[in-house]
Amino acid sequence: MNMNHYLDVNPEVAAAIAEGKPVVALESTIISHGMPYPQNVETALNVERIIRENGAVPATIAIIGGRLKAGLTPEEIEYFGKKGQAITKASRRDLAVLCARGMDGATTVTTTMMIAHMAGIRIFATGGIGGVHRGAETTMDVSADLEELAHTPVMVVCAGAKSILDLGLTLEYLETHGVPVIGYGTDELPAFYTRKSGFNVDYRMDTPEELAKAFKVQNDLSLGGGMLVTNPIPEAYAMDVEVINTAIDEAIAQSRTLGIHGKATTPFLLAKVKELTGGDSLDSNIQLVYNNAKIAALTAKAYCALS
Ligand code: PSU
Ligand code: MN
Repeated sequence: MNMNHYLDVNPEVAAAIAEGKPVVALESTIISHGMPYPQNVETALNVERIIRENGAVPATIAIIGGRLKAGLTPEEIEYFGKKGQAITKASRRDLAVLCARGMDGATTVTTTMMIAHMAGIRIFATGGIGGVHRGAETTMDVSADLEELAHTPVMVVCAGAKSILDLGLTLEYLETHGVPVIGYGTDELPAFYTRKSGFNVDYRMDTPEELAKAFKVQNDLSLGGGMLVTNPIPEAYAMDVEVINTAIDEAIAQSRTLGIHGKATTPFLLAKVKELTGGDSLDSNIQLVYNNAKIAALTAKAYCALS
């Protein structure tokens, strides 16, 4: 029995892959854990529409009843949005047990990359990735997302990482593991809600064609790992640095007081930051995901034109 025994690729996605047409993967943790209902469902459906408008087929990825799904129906997206936090956040270590037990799982960047790769999808759009947490020198809290980027050949288009993380250490980790960090139209690593972080990316690229070519060469060379494309939030939706950093510091202080750890840390910090910044951060979050979906679709198209 091989891994495909556990995988369901939706017919439209399967046809696109078979015909060498562009496909963009999307994660489901952002739906179940990243945003409140019903904005989460509305956003997920809009992201799929934006990908289609830019010439690619969307494949939202999740685990349903123990099946690895590449491509969800609107009804399945609604189900994930409505169930929200009640769906298990599924990272690499959760995959086998969830499948064995026939459970549902919301896929993180890690498991979305894994399932995309199994299905033959090369490009993935999301909001933010996990990374090295502040204080990791004692907690050892490093997201499995970084390890997956080190090994799985999927391009992840995101808006950088939130400064709930130690961005400097996150870049060090990616450098050690050979993951190229690209700035889309920028030399500076964006920090999700803000366009700047004070850290430089490895390379700046300005067109989807340039991104596609670099990733094609990386795959041709069989280097094995992923590529991280960081696309800054549109200027009009960028948040005030002071406001966001104050909220992040407060969220981290509260998580330490409450002894939050393990897989609960990231969802706790994200929820706290949202609570402290009100609706503004949700609106920014939605807009940056749309922006990433568009670049990912155009890059998937450019990638297919090369192959
Ligand atoms: N960071 C964000 N937004 C998110 C996540 C992280 O700014 O939605 C989610 C993603 O699904 C990511 C996961 O893959 O959290 C990382 O969790 P952890 O730090 O527990 O590995
Ligand atoms: Mn962690």
